[in-house]
Amino acid sequence: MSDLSSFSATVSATTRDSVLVVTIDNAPVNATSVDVRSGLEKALTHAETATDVLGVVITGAGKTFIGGADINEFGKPAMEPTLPAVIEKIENLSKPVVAALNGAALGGGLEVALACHHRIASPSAQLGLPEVKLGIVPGAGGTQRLPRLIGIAAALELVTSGRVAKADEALKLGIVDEIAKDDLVGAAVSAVQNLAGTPLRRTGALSIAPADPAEIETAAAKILAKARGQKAPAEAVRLVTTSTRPFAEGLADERATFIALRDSREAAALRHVFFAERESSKVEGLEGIEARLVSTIGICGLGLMGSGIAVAALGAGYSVIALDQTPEAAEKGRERIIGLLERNLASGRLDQASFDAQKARLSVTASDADLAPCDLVIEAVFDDLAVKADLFQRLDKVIRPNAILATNTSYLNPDEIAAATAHPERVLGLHFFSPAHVMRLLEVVRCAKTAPDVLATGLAVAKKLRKLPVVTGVTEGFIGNRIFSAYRREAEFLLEDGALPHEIDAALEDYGFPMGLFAVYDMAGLEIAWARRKRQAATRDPAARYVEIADTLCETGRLGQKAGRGWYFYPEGKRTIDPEVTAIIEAARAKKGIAPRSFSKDEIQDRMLKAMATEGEALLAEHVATRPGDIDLVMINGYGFPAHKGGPMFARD
Ligand code: T1G
Repeated sequence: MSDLSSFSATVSATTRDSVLVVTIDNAPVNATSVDVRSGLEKALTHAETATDVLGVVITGAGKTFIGGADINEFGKPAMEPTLPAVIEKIENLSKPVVAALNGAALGGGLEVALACHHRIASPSAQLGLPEVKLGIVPGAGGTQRLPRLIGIAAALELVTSGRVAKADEALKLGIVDEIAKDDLVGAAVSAVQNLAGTPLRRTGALSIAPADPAEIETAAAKILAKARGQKAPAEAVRLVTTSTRPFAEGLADERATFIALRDSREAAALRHVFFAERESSKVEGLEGIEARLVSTIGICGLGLMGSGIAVAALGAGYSVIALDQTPEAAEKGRERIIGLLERNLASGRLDQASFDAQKARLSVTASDADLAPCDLVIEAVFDDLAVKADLFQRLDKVIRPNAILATNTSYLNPDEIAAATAHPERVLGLHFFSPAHVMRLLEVVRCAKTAPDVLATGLAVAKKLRKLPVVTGVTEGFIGNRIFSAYRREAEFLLEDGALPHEIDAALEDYGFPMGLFAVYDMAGLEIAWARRKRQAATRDPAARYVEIADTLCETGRLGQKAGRGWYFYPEGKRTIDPEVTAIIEAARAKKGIAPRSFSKDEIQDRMLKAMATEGEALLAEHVATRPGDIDLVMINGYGFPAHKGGPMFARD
């Protein structure tokens, strides 16, 4: 091995058996920043002319090959050399260039690899073109080279889903040529030596295997339907399905499309979400605070939430001791948990070995004493203060002094629950969203007395559960339900002012919500909100506007879809506008002397967004929410706010 030569701050090379081994080292993910691009260009130029170099290996330092173009550079003037220029140089080099995929090769990273003449992956490598998740399309040849390697149908699915393919799937598809279990670079060096002097397979010059037009048509239609109006997937479909045209023409169209989308509001929104997701677990004052070790989690209350949390914990590798009030209830809880695991097994999400291992890590009991070994206990019992306080007082006597107690309450005050225990500093909230084993969002509630390392532990457990943690302070409904209540109130004001449920729902669906508010309300059932309104009636501000329509619906038995009628009625289960509800709404307007007027979709959307943003501002002012991006993440991941609109706070700006 000759000594190291560096072509830029982030690109260096050694020569190994006359092969130039180029390593990209640009923490944290080897993104193709301008320094990486210029380093690569210099290395390739050197290799082209150096008589003692047979060819080039490109690999990454650390656990990532190349994590993509540098998203931080978006929105700034493009700096030479552009990624497509470097990629073209790779493909057209007179000597072989082999990609040694040591880890994630994503976006521009995979596009670099696709232009190489041969690709070898480590078993842990992950390959993908996730650009559509950022509201853009691959901008450096992905939509044109991938079909040339794996055909249009397979390329269409990968480019428009943005998903990751593991190494073995990539081998099967033909994206990589080999998998090297050890000495990846050594295998790549040998590949260069074997290719030296032979005609090189230049991806851009490959012809595309003919595709079945009907199959492509059907796939494209499904993708467009799922895109719900987003531009990027539609453009990705267009670019991949037209990749049979001359290569240079396709590249030019792809680049122009990428640039137009990159500068769009939709892409800015998705970039905001991308960075917000990485920001949300960073809490001021926790730097350097060690999380406590958690390996056994206790779960109290094995209903829908408790069993979902148990499945999430088992899936993350924790041992679970699940408690319910009686042996029969505990046994029913076990059946519910095992049933969910069996569903995961049947769907292929779990293999048999994982299923058996998870099942073996579950024990159920009706005796508090059995929770003694737990490092963390999460309660998901009936949402009543006395019940929760009593449970925590009992657990105080059972679990170790440094074990943590977490409440999953949605609406109670966790400070009051903590106050019932001897050690409130070890109490926090972990507010899961149902179904808890599916929904990524987890509101981590920082109670008044929560110790910093307890909060750090909550965040560490959230990460291990593969949840998206958002820290919230204590307030009724925390971030999500407080904003949900605000925009539900605004929607009911709109009803009084002249709009109808289906018009409001249509406006929200048009904006990008998968389902309108009143349809969701009917699905969840109206009685929980009704009970809360009755509980609050005594302390409600008499001067504040109060809409009685929902109460009237409940009083007349319209409790939602399960009752066959709520805001809509459901003949044969089909959601239908209910003229009787319209009459109830009209009577409510008349009772307040409101002269109704019609509202456009835009007006409805503006009022609903404003209500969300105003409540978000209040949450920031009260320091319940730390940053606007956190609020956006909660509404996107817990309440169906369309990610390509960025969330209520981003949309407000
Ligand atoms: N650009 C800039 N910063 C990035 C980045 C990127 N592409 N990817 C990650 N980071 C930062 C991230 O913000 C965080 O910063 C740190 O790296 C660790 O990230 C031309 C135009 C690679 C699988 O969409 O999927 O290529 O918080 O916590 O869990 O066609 O990062 O530490 O300050 O996620 O180990 C396409 C995005 C770009 C992949 C690693 N590529 N990244 O996961 O770390 S567009 C992507 C990821 C493109 C071309 C187009 C993941 C990862 P901080 P992390 P991780």
